[in-house]
Amino acid sequence: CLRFDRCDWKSQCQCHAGWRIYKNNCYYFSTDQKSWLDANAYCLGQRSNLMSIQDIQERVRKNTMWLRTQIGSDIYWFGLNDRVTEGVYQWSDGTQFIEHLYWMHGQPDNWDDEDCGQVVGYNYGQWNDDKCSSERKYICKHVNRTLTYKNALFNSLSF
Ligand SMILES: [Ca+2]
Ligand SMILES: [Ca+2]
Repeated sequence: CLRFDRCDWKSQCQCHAGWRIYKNNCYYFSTDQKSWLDANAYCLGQRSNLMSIQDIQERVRKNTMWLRTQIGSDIYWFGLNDRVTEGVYQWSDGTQFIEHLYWMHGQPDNWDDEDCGQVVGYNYGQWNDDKCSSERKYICKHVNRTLTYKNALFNSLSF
């Protein structure tokens, strides 16, 4: 039985079947397509959130970066959105959004009121804003906070 909570700092964190492990996190790359809100609800139901990008390997511009190697040429919803205030982007998991230059050229353009973010595999994994009702594949990310904390503690004690 692979469970999110069977993690400790000695062993690699394990993820549910069908989820991909990377560092302290478990990622689900859907094969089905949902609207952004339905995808968000699905991720929440799996003790996760639509993926936020916090780590250099989650950035997708270079083809050697981890996420880039996972998404192929497909489009996936991730957690970035400006649903609350037009033009003010937030991550759905509540982590801080620091503006990065990973938008596709000319994006975000809010064309016909686009408030939900996606990574575009065929365009170097760069970001676009799209209509939230569009049905897309999606990426959920489960962060193992216990493991992250223990690693931080372990690192602080070993010098
Ligand atoms: Ca918008
Ligand atoms: Ca757009």
